[in-house]
Amino acid sequence: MIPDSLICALRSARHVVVFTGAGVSAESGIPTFRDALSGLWERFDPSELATPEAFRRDPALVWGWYEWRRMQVLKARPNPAHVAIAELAHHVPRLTLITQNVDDLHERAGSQGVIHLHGNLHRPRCFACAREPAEPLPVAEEPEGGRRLEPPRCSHCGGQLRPGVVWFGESLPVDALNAAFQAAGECDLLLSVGTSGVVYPAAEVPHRARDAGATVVHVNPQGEPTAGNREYLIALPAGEALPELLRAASGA
Ligand code: BJW
Ligand code: ZN
Repeated sequence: MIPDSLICALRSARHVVVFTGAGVSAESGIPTFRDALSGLWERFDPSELATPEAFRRDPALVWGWYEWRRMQVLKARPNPAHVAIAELAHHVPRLTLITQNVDDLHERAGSQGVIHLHGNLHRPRCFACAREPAEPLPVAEEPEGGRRLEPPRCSHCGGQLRPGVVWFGESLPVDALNAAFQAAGECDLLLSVGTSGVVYPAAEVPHRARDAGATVVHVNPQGEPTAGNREYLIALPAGEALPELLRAASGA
């Protein structure tokens, strides 16, 4: 299933970058960003909810959606793809993990130093003064499909709390983006796992690796066939492909 030339590239790589999107968490039961929504939110397009304008217009709608998603993540467990990525770090000289995901499933699988380009669902901050609450937020048990929820208030200024994620039109965290671009420019091999590659500037990460001469491997059951001689598509779910790649890297 994995071409010999790719096994060779993986075994000789000194620096591997793994770049993940929503597809890596799909087999943990977390819907991808571009899946149709269900319940109260089925009338909405996620790209219309993930904006500062949507939050200003209807904070309870947006906060309710994110709390529903936070609950899904809290109930979810890392899947074999997250576990294989964490394990892969022990079989290559250097591994940098960059994710667009706002869940913590990579960390819970054992990965360390994960670069989060689009923030973290579990770290809300004040929409007005940007301070984070001192105490973690309680988790409300929600009916299937979630509901509208008024955001809690900031204990410093009384402003509304917002999810600690990067919305459309907002800048990515500078340190995370710089670290991601640097790793992409330096690596020998990049695995791009479960992303549609349409959201910038994150989508530049695999392009930068390819332009710097690295081997690029896309893991996506719906991926486009690749043309370059150092570019591969593994058209399988991440939970099957990553354990297979780990076996190839470890020589098992
Ligand atoms: C499986 C699988 C399985 C299924 N195994 N695979 C340059 C060109 C054009 C536009 C822009 C540009 N630069 C900036 C922009 C604007 C905008 C943008 O990119 N728009 C495009 C959509 C056109 N970018 C921004 O606004 C960014 N900010 C910015 O550029 O700031 C500078 C600036 C400021 C002011 C003015 C102008 C510029 C910010 C982008 C922030 C994105 N945030 C989100 C939401 C985060 C919070 C949340 O989760 O709600 O991040 S959007 C959403 O998309 C989320 C994701 O991280 C991101 C990427 O999605 P991803 O992960 O690829 O998921 P999907 O669902 O798209 O794909 C899943 C894939 O998995 C599919 O392919 C499946 O086939 C596959 N799959 N099951 C493996 N089992
Ligand atoms: Zn505040």
